[in-house]
Amino acid sequence: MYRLVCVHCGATYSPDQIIYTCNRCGHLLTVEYDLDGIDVSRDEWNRRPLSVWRYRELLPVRGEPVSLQEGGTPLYHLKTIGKELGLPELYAKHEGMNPTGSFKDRGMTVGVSMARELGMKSVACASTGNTSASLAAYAAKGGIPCVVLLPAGKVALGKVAQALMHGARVISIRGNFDRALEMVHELCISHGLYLLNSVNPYRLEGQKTIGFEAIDQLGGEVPDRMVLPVGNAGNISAVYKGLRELEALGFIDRLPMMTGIQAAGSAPVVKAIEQNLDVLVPEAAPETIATAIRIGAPVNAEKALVAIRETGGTAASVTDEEILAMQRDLARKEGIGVEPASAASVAGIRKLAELGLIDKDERIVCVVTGHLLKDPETVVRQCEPPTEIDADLPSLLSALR
Ligand code: AN7
Repeated sequence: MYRLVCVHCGATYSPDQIIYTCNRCGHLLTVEYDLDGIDVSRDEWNRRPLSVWRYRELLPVRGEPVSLQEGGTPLYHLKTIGKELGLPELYAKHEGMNPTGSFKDRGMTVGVSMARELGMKSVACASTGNTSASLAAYAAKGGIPCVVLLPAGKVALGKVAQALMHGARVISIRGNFDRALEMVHELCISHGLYLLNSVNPYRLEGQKTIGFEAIDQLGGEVPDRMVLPVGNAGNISAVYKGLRELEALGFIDRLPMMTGIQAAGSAPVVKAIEQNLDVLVPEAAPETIATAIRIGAPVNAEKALVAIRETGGTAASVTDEEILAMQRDLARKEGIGVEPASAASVAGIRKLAELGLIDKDERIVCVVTGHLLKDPETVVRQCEPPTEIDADLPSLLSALR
């Protein structure tokens, strides 16, 4: 049993209403469960495979989900980078290992399943790339037509390739993500498509399972800190919400310090935390090489500020150079291939550690959100090209010398 509740004024709505913002005050909605009615134990969960669907009692889907086997991603101990930073308990949860290569799949399995349960005939989103790739795949699996709006020229190649190949109707707008989101929202309201951006309360339910899995992978221990790259701020809000539910169920007794990392050219949440603002000032012209988080007006900011403040967490920004340096370090020192936005979380920890703001005993889980192959163009621009030689052994030996 659950209902939709406004995060701002508390107005409630029926779960089968197609609604994304509160009719009374215009703020976002969230899914509120009747937790007393939830009958499951951690032992029962632990008997199931590690996956989004291990936690189905805390998800809104009732029937058979539209699934591509999402979740169950690896949690890596960052031994080398952790040693360099003096942080022996530093971990990365590699969400790039999901079916379409990003954490969005956790949201889309739930969101597209709900689209079907609600009887919706088509789905849509705006995207900096990963959301579109994921929605395109899940819409294909669910047999529902899909429209995606992208900011022209600002989406990494692998993500566009996925959206196209999975058969979405792909539209590039001459404008940024924030404008694309406004447009698709209007389209969905006026033409009855189901909106699957992070304003959709059901989609975020799937994403909260990142936190559940991280705890299960640490043997039931709550990490001291969870670090996420922040764009629209949906993911950090979702993880926080889920952990609050575990706490209310008595499964955990404390929360990690929720820590959000943004790119320096696109950091309105960081500014709001630093300046102690209640209402965020949008960044009119966001810019960063981490195009996934090139977002100036994060729609979930209100929720994210609560998540950070209520847990004693923090927010920090990292430059494009710091992001790319960490992308290389993860790849070369840990064997973990991520796209630039994903490296932001670990780059943020490096920065905070160097500023002396992290206790060295902390157990820290950084969420790395998308796979290296999402953005081959940024890789090629950073790395030396392959050495081309004649096809004989002397040439090979001289090239290797
Ligand atoms: C790799 O795909 O917004 O703070 O449209 O792709 O929940 O927005 C992507 C976001 C972090 C930020 N890392 O998450 C989109 C989109 C990666 C991402 C984020 C995104 P939110």
